Amino acid sequence: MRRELATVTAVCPHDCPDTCGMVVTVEAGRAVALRGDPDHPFTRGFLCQKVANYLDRVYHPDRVLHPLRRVGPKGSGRFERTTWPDAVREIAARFKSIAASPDGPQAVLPYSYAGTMGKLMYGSLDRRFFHRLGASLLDRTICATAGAAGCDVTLGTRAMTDPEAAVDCRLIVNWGSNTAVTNTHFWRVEHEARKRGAKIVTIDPYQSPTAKRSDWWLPIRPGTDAALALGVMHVIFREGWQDQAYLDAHCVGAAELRARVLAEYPVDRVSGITGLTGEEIEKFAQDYARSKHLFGGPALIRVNYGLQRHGGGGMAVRTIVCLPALAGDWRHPGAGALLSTSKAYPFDDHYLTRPDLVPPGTRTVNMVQLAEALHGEVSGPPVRALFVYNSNPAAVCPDQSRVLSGLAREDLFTVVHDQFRTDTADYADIVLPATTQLEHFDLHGSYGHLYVQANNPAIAPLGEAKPNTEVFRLLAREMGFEPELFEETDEELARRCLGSWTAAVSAAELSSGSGRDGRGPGNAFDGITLEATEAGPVRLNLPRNWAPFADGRFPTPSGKCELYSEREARAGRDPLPHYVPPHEDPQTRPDLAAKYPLQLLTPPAPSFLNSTFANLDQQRKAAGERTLEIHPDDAARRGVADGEMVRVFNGRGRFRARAVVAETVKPGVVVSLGLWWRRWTDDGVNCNATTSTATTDLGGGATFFDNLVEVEPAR
Ligand SMILES: Nc1nc2c(c(=O)[nH]1)N[C@H]1C(S)=C(S)[C@@H](COP(=O)(O)OP(=O)(O)OC[C@H]3O[C@@H](n4cnc5c(=O)[nH]c(N)nc54)[C@H](O)[C@@H]3O)O[C@H]1N2
Ligand SMILES: Nc1nc2c(c(=O)[nH]1)N[C@H]1C(S)=C(S)[C@@H](COP(=O)(O)OP(=O)(O)OC[C@H]3O[C@@H](n4cnc5c(=O)[nH]c(N)nc54)[C@H](O)[C@@H]3O)O[C@H]1N2
Ligand SMILES: [Mo]
Repeated sequence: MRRELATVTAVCPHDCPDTCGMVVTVEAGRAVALRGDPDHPFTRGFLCQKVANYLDRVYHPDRVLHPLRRVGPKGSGRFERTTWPDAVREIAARFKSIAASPDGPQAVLPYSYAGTMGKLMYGSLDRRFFHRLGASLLDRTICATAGAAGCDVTLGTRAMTDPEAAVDCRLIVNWGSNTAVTNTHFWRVEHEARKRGAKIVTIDPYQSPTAKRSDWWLPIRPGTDAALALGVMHVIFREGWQDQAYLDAHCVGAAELRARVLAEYPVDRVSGITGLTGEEIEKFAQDYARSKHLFGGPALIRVNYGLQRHGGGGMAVRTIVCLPALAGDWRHPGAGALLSTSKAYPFDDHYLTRPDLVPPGTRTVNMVQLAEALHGEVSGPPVRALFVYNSNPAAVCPDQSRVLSGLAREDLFTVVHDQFRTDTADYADIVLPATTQLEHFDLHGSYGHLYVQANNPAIAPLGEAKPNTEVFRLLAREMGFEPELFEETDEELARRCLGSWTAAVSAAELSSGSGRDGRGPGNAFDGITLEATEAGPVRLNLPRNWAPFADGRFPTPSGKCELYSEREARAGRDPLPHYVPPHEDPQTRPDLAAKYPLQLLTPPAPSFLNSTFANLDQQRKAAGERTLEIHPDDAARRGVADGEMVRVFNGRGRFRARAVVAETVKPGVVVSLGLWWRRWTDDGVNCNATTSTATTDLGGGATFFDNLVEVEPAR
């Protein structure tokens, strides 16, 4: 028999900066092999262990393959099969009746995040649908808004540079970044730089895999990064190591900042806040500011998300991204600071999502506060219907016990569109089957490199699974919404969002400094056709040696790097960077620390992608079991032995984990890797049972790692 083999180029859809190119081999309509694209300059043929097994996900026996309707009590996870027409009719009927009731359409809340990063599936017809309906708006703050807002104050956009050019840096600082795990293809770049002589430093309270494999680990106390950055500035100005020419030409407020840090952030004070020694702070400041002299090249700070998840997370990022201006590193390609390259892509999000359809005065619900929203504790009408897609809030949201009790409300109508029966789907009234990346078309930018690429479908949808866009087309038809808003094909949507940038950002957004509007180079898509992106990765139309701020031109109101922010002053806040302690800080909250003295960090286990993949046996096997890493002194004080089960708790909740007594953390800090599905735990919760819905100082972001707990043996 002849074997019909075809290869299809695809893109990994997951929420990860690497956005890998994939090559799928298809035989008789079935995907039989999948590998990293060897021709993708960033992927280089290599996939992470999770996505290397993506076919196991696609063809997993637990896939939801047809619509389901609840039969058991709420939360029981008991369903019967239904049809698409019946499911769509029921959802539309509920939405219509809620919209017509005194509560109005705002009693409907969409809930989505980044289950897929594809432009169409992440946010396009879904947004148009909920905007047209007049549903509550969702502020998607669970991951990145604190840092976005922080960057926006200083730079007017995200801290970015060309990641591939970082091979020419000679000092690379992983600051709150577990790069070896969360950004593995950039870790390769760091290693290439190291072969050429670079030193790798990691600043993290936890001896992460990245910290273990770095030249130097700086075990900072959680939530104190702004203080360290200000201490570094103190040393730089004290020694006169600053690039005065760059400051004079391209920055505002260098003199004010200098006066502030010299007076208020001497090294001994910073040492007391951060838990680092004075020698460590002096040495780090010297390595950083003098890297060109000491190591022969500029420095790059890979500033990531770990350090943002604290009460002062916005200020921490705002402050850290001031450093490259002092060091003069923006002058060099690949140097400076890198948070996210997402704003290098001038996608026409306005066209895709149509914010102009939102009725004036519509309320916004912060997604971090789903617990409050489901318990009627936010202003406006009660949430009576919840539509979840691209997210698994039962596992990923803070204050899990209250999220679950909210989802368990019998009067709440919940729809979940997903590939699997997640913990959230257990609480649904209707579950809709979603396609995986191999079954639909999409278009991808990246937040960790500079290529744009279309994802070509490799196989037909399994069972009755449908892509997100198609679900909202069906719902819009049933609701009687304007066909011209919803009947565009996915290909037309992709073509338009690659098209010339309409720059249709509202004036309010531009002046709010909210960080959601950073302006990418308007011509970066020039000459790039959809057809070219379907054939493979296409580099943005940027100069070869792209260094976005080499000659200033920051998209801030002043056009300069704003070390001093007039906008912040006008908003009634401190115009200069400063240290904002965590909400739950042992130093400033001794009352709370007396009961719960340990700072708990809960990043995802390396074999999970937040809660995605945690339902696959081989991934859970790789993750092992739930552990709690605790310093020997803290363990001894509590009579906790290595390998013993412990209870981790605070006023919000508790979970069980196995103690690993180790010096991977300093005294006062504990780490438990997440994000398990509750159905695979012995206590029906995960680490988010203890986390808080308090938000960050800037951007309204999540504060997962700003979390005081106590630990006791579980015997
Ligand atoms: N394998 C894998 N890769 C992923 C993900 C995943 O779940 N699994 N998630 C993806 C997503 S959505 C994101 S947002 C990114 C996140 O990428 P990262 O930001 O790298 O991820 P985290 O592991 O959350 O945090 C990084 C480190 O910050 C440390 N940290 C915590 N608090 C502080 C602090 O106050 N100061 C400092 N300096 N460090 C602190 C943590 O101990 C952790 O080691 O990764 C993406 N990549
Ligand atoms: N304690 C603690 N909590 C955290 C974090 C932490 O580090 N610690 N990390 C936080 C971070 S950084 C983030 S980004 C959030 C992530 O929160 P979420 O975005 O909710 O992430 P996932 O857990 O990956 O869930 C994504 C879901 O989308 C589904 N999905 C994938 N593709 C599609 C599709 O095409 N259509 C539809 N309809 N569904 C699809 C997947 O099957 C999966 O169930 O979690 C946050 N929560
Ligand atoms: Mo994230």
